[in-house]
Formats: sequence, structure tokens, C-alpha cells
Amino acid sequence: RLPQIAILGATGAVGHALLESLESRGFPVGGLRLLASPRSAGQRLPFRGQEITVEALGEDSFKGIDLAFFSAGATLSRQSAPLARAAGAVVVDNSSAFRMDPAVPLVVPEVNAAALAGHAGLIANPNCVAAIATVALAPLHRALPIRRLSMATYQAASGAGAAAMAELEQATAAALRGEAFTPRVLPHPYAFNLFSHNATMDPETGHNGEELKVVAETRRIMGLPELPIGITCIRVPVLRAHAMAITLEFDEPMAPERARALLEAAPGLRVVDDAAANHYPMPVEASGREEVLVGRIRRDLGDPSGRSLAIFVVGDQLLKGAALNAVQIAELVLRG
Ligand code: A2P
Ligand code: 11C
Repeated sequence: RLPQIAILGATGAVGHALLESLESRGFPVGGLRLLASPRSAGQRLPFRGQEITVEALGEDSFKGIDLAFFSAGATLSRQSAPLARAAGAVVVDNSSAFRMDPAVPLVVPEVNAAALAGHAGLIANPNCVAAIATVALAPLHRALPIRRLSMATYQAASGAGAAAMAELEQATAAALRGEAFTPRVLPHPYAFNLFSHNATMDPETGHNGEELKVVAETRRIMGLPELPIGITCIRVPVLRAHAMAITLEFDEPMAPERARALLEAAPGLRVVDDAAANHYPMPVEASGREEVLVGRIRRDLGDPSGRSLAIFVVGDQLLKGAALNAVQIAELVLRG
């Protein structure tokens, strides 16, 4: 029997990408229930040549469901996970609700698939920066232990949802017409601008919630609970791919050529590192792609000991940063 599948948050940016990924990967689907808020009930979304009607989330939404993807925010995940579990569904949750719960595996299949063993029917899908970064960090760390990381991110609108993507387009169009535009979704003007990530600031650490999540989740996925990580997260006017400049300090010197060979052989990655053409990873080339792009592989001039490398990593926020990773987790769950 093919699995009965539900998507909570089907009308959102990640919801659409989940439909794309289920389709593009030929995921086995016996039936598909699309769930969203009452605002979207009755809307029809395309899947494998059919149109599926969106239903409002309700008490019985998970009856008969084997596998549920959640992407409607942490509050709804906390409310709906017990309902879906009680109905017998395995939940792959894209929110931050359960990511640091020791009883819930937090999984990037290329990095820590083994963490799925013995899962209790609830699996957390990581923050998009953590998922994309660890695909590039893990193969290097397996070869030579990383002892410290420093990163700056350039994050796309999609991380703030479908409404933020629309706001980027509207704000840019208004700016080109010379018209005023008042931001409604993001806190600052988005056209021809960038700003510190909109997550809530933690006055104690001087870091925002996004930065703290990336630190905690990267440590957990890599199995390095004490790894020192410096980070600055910035929102940039890009639609759907996150970029990150990462400096890695290893226990011993790592030659850039060796790092490149390790990255070329690693799953889920494509090396884009053409110095002659000045061609490196770019959001326009990462958007819509499953692989994470990595390039600018070089010795970090800021560390005279020679133990540090710098890399530039770009991945589709909606695919590897969210939906694709969730579907890959579900593939492993079905395989058992
Ligand atoms: P809706 O489109 O009906 O508001 P995004 O992150 O792109 O903004 O998407 C958020 C997703 O979460 C959407 O599918 C949205 O549905 C869904 N959602 C928001 N609030 C609720 C709710 N109260 N019940 C069910 N789904 C919700
Ligand atoms: C962003 N990464 O780009 C965030 C959004 O941890 O799931 C997703 C937050 C999360 O704004």
C-alpha cells in the first residue's frame, strides 16, 4: 500500500516546494491531503497532473495519514504533532518546535542519517542555513576535525515565507517606478537594500534568534555540542537561495586542493570554483536546484597558522533548506 500523505502549510512557500520535491523525486504517494488555514480552504493546487483541493486544518485532518509534512510554523506544529502522532502518522516537522528536543532527531541525510535510528515518529527538519551549511562542512570535518567556525549569511526572502517573496517583488517594482512603498511583512525597505535578519534580538548575547538557531542546530547535526561558531545573519534582496561565507579552522592545516577533492566527492554538493572565469556559487544558479553549490575554496589569510580555510556556499532555501531535505528524510523513513 502506498503511503497516505498530508502537508500542513501546503499553500506556503515551503508547501509548494514540498509538492515540487515529492513530484520531482517520484516519491510514492497513495493519497495526498493538503492542509492550510480556513482562508485557503477550497483553493486547488496542482500535483502530478491533478488538482487537489486544500482543506482547513481540523481535528480529523490526520485520520488515515501515514506521513505528515508540517510547515506552518512552530505554534501549529506543537498543536498538531500530538494529533498526527495519535492518528499513527510519522511527522517530518519543518518548524523550530522540536529541533533541540533530545528525543527528536534533527536530520540532514547527507550528514547524520544515522540519527534517524529508533525515531519515535517525529523528526525535525533543520533551519535552512544549518541544513545547507552542514552539507558542505560535514565532508571536510570527516577528513580533518573542525575546531571553530565563523560565518556570515546572505539570506533570501523565502526564509520569511511566501508573503516576503511577494513583498520583495512589489517593493522592487515600486522602487523602479519611483513610488513609495511601505513594508508590511519585513521590518525594513527591501528593494536595493539589505538588513540584519528580522528574527527577534536576544539582548543578552547581542545575537538574533536566527543566529542562535543556526549555532545550536549546526552543533547538533554535526555532533559537536561545544563547537565555537561566530555568526552574522543578513537578509538580502534575493528570492529563494541563501548564501554564506564560512571560515573553518581545523585541528591541522588543510590544503585547499584537498578540501576541493573532498567536496567534489561528497553527496548533495556541486563545486563551482572557476577562478579564470570568476565564476562561483550564485543564488540565480542555485535556485530550483537540489545540490548545494560550493566554491571560493581558499586558505584564510586571517589565520597565519594555515589551519583555516574560507568557502562560499549557496543553496536553494526552499529545497535543501526546507522541502527537499524533508522529503529526503521521508525517503529514509520509508526505507526503514
Ligand atoms: P494559509 O495560506 O491558508 O495562510 P508561509 O511560511 O509561506 O507564509 O506559509 C505558511 C503556511 O502555514 C501557509 O500554508 C498557511 O496557510 C499555513 N497556516 C498559517 N496559519 C494557519 C492555521 N491557523 N491553520 C493551518 N495552516 C495555517
Ligand atoms: C530565514 N531561516 O531565512 C529563516 C527562516 O528556523 O525554520 C526559517 C526559520 C527556521 O528567515
